[in-house]
Amino acid sequence: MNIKLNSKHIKLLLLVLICLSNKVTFAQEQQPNVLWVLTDDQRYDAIPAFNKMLHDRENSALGYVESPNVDKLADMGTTFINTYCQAQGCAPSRASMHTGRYPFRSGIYQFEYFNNNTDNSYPLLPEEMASLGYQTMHVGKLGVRIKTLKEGKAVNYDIYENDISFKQLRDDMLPEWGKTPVLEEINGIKLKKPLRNITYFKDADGTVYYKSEELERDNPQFAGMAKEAFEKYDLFYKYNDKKNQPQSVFNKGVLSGVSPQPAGKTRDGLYTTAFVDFLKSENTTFKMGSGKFNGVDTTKPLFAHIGYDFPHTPVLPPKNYRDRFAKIKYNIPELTKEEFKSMAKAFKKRVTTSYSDDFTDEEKQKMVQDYYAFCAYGDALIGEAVDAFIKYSEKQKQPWTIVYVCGDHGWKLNEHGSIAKNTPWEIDSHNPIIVVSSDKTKFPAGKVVRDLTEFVDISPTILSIAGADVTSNKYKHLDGLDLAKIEKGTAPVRDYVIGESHHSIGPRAYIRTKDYMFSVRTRPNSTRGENMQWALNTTYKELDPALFNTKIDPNEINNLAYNPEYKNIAKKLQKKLLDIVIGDGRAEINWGGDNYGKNPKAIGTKVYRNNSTPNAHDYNLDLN
Ligand SMILES: [Ca+2]
Repeated sequence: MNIKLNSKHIKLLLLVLICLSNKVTFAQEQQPNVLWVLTDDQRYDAIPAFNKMLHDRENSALGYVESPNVDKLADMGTTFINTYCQAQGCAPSRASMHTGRYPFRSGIYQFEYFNNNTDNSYPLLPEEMASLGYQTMHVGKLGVRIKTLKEGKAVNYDIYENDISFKQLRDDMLPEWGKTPVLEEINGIKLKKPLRNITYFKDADGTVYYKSEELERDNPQFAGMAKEAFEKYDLFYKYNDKKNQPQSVFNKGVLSGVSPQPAGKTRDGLYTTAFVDFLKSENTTFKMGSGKFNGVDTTKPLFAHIGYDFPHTPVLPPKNYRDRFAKIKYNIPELTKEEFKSMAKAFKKRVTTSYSDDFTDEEKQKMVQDYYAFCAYGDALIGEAVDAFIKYSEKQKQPWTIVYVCGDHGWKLNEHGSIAKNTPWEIDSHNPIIVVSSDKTKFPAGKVVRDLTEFVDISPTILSIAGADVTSNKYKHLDGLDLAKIEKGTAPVRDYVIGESHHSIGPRAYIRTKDYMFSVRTRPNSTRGENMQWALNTTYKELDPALFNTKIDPNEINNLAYNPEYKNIAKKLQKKLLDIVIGDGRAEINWGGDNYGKNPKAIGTKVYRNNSTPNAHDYNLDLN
């Protein structure tokens, strides 16, 4: 047959081809289900795959670590190995992830409650995902202290449509530990007066132990209860001889112990169960404790966020994990007099308030063994959640993406002599991200990206995965970059990452390049909105500087801030950092409560701004 095509035919053929290609494009761009997993206070060195990428060995510098499930995610996806957090405290770090903004742009620096009624407020990540057509769900710890104003008062504000929060589970006393909002009686015996916020441990057989000096003093029939739990669970509480706080059965901060519950039945185990039950309960409801929750809606793409509590204190790995790690001997970092002497004042203060270098060798071993045992246990839970998520997506024939963020910040295990977080030191700040996609052209399997990346990248990355054009005006407020573009080499290359955190060390900002970490104080006091240019005008000494050459001193021991050989480097880093965090769109807000989140009166809306060096944040820094 002889076919002659005229121009009309050709036009028709072209139209058919365009329609076909559109259809193909549409099929590729079907919105994937997104699972975002975040752990709490997890050091990057708990993950063998990360140690391999950074140090060419599987173990931590301290010794054996185990995480087969996250290692598998690294094999399946792309690891952004040089990712740093914006603030080394739970609340400000999580705010930077959810807002996609640097602390100095959002005005959220510490543990304060904030509201979304200021003129620098924008919808948060899950709200944007909902407007892109997603159902949004969260289970576990959230740590985003958002409120909204109603008739002049700050009221609770839900950012996820479906939220199985730890508070609900705790109020039902389902997990192995928690705090009772109000305790009025124990085993039918009325207390002398109701007590608030009492820590409890709950055994597998249902026995509950309360830990309160006041409880035992006022109600002598319960004397010895805290001691009984202390012995039964082999607890080791934080103590501090420098601050005259001896070890006691009433201390805070469980650094080591055995979980009162078996694996799977702990707080994190319950989060995993809740997530699995959510996925199983298609278009119906399911129960957990006294709560009734909506299951997954199969007509929409899913955005799910699991906030695990592990390995945050109380460090309570289940017995089978603990027993295994108890046999391992770890190398414990030590603090030298020279290091302590050269520390910036802010670092010294933090080390002193959580000093651990005088713990006994046995105590140090225990806190390290249990920390990594807890991480290994949590890894198994992540594996379970990930498997259920992939299985659900495959059953629904939906594409999927997993974003794993290793800790909201890190944690010291006697590095610099301290058991704590909150500083810009590497071990508190380095938190790699893995992105795994069912579409291997997007985040290639087994790829390691070594460019500098930050937590503000999480929001634009997830929004892009969901199909948003994050380069549009609507998203102009986002401070980060799309990790997909960084992987493809089409995003600006960063010479530095920056952050600012005020908790425990006072107002302090940091800048990190491939070779240096530099940090300085940013404010004269904690009152927001006053004297905002203080750091630009004060003396170098008042800035309390810290400078480390991470190339020759990766553990950041020798503070070079006053070393004449580094004078020019320090000067350049100081200028760049302060031009950005003080001068490039800084926002400060007196939220109205306090900076510690003890008072949730988040009614302040006036944004104090400083813009003395606009566009200083341009990704470029030449130190030569
Ligand atoms: Ca944390």
